[in-house]
Amino acid sequence: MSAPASPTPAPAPMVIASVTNGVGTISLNNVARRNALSAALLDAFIDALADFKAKSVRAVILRAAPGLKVWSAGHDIKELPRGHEDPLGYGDPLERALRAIRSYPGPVIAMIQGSVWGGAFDLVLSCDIIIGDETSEFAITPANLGLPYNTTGLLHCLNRLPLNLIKEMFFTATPVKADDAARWGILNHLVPSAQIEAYTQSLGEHITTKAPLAIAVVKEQLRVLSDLQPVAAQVFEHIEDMRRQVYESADYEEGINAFFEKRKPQFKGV
Ligand code: LCV
Repeated sequence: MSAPASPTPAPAPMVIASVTNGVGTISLNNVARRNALSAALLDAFIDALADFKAKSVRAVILRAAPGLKVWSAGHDIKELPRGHEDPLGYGDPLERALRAIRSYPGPVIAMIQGSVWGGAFDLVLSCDIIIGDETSEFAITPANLGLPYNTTGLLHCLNRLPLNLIKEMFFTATPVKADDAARWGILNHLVPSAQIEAYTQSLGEHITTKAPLAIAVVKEQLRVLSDLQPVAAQVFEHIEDMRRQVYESADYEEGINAFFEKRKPQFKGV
């Protein structure tokens, strides 16, 4: 009689959540896919954040496993619509994750080691405090894919960075290295990799000793005030019409296909 087949191992969790001394930590855990922000990973992240909220965890650290070259490769390109649909609509899992961070009633501290790409840059900018080590770097990449970034994402950048630096990041899609990220104000603190874990945990623990209601309300006031950029309906419709022309373009299809075919895209401006 043949030995019973060994049970197939349960898939590794997309995120690993833990609490130490009152500080929650959520670690992205899909290394094989460079922590690409798939719906499955983002739903697990949103659930972990909701669980921390239910437990009144006063400060949260968002990180990836130590020593990775890539913190997150950004939106899962395999899940981007292939044209004729807004690739970053309100209901997109990435947009839901951004809103979950921005509405969490306590600081979400991004601890960055390795490179951050595309929508993961928006995720990091939506965090309240950003700590990076010397390996941290940040790129926003719609120009690599021919994709029209969305208005809320641009407002997130406008609320944090000078216009000329935002334009350089969007027009070049070149990663901003740690030193420049610190000088530009993307990073609150640039900390050597040997110290970044202890530094970030200590910052979180310090915050948990402060008045949580006062902190939660200041965070929400700042969110409401920074999001308060009224846009006239006609302006919004004009923006959406421009974006539609981009995500319905042949260039957008070429950008996505080139990624799958592991080749450089040939953009024609149509
Ligand atoms: C799906 C992936 C990804 C990925 N999706 O490893 O900002 S916007 O508007 O562009 C927004 C829409 C957005 O965020 O789009 C995504 C932007 N991200 C990128 O452009 C980064 C794409 N990835 C890369 O350039 C490389 O993967 C990096 C440099 C991050 C890591 O390179 P490395 O050589 O270490 P691989 O490229 O070999 O990737 C390992 C596996 O992860 C998949 C990739 O397809 C490969 O899968 P296979 O082994 O099946 O080939 N992967 C990487 N990034 N964003 N899947």
